[in-house]
Amino acid sequence: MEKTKFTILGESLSGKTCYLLGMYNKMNEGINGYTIVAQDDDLDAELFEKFEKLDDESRGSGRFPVATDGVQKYLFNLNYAHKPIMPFEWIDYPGGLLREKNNADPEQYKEISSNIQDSSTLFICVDGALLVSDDIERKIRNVKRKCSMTINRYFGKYFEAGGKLPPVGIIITKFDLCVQYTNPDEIRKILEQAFSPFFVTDDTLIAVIPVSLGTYIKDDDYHGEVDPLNIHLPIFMGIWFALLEQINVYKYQIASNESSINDLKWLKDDEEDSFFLWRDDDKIRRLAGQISDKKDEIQRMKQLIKNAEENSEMFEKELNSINMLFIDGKWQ
Ligand SMILES: Nc1nc2c(ncn2[C@@H]2O[C@H](COP(=O)(O)OP(=O)(O)O)[C@@H](O)[C@H]2O)c(=O)[nH]1
Ligand SMILES: [Mg+2]
Repeated sequence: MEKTKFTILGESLSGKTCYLLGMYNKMNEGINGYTIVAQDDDLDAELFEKFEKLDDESRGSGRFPVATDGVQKYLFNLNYAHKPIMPFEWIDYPGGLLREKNNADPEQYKEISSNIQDSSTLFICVDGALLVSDDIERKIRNVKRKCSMTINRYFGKYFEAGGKLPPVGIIITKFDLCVQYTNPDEIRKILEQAFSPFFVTDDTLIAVIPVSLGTYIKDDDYHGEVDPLNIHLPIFMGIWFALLEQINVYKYQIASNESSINDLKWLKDDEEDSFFLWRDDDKIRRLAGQISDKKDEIQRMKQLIKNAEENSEMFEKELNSINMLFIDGKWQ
């Protein structure tokens, strides 16, 4: 099966790494028995250490991770009751990579598109600092100039080349900065204007999720405490869609096993009906064995579907708190 992937796009300094650190810390502790664990111990140690630094109020603005350019990939496992239920890859592309098409390596550019296409959810970070103003036109301009212009240009080409959009999570990062300057109605208007190519196609799903590391984190020159808002929701959304995809893959595999069973049965019946002198009993036994293996495989898939459905219920319940959802051409 294809590995589950999530792609996150956003300008440098828009809060992608901080989101990941906050998310990892929260999900590493776990919610309702679900935990996220780095596949590699070194990565686990690195993320943990960076989060501890972030959580250290005494460092002030020195608490934040050092900015990095270039693509970053992280491998995680989603566990339930400490058992892996879904390995996944988190791919972080800074805005610059989308912009550098002409001078960048064409292979890498192609890889971005194929990763987006294969992602169970595409996340786009919009820096909440761009919404700090009393003037909606100004906020739209900010988001266009400092965020969506590059992304829209990239996706113009992506759509032209036949690329399909996975479900999209627009993460408004640093929501603590802009919470008193905006509201859900206004955010809907701003995003529709700034990301218009995403809002014109019919079969899109866009969830808008404001997140923050803490309401007061910025106070006293970034000496405020870490108290994350909604930090689990984007990853829950991603996992929920990945589980739905898994269920579909299993259903497809069941159907294909059922059709092979029919073919095998037909061959077996045919052999059984043949005149006894020519009948090949070994072949009949072999076919019976193959049929029984396929039936076992179907049972196994049915159990996996049941597990995935049970898991997806918990995620779906949590996702009910997302109140900015755009599905099939309209806000819900
Ligand atoms: N007020 C506030 N600032 C944040 C928050 N998250 C990140 N920042 C600030 O944004 C900067 C860039 O974040 P980072 O995650 O490194 O951005 P990246 O380049 O997209 O990975 C940090 O150094 C912090 O100063 C947040 O939740 N609230
Ligand atoms: Mg970063």
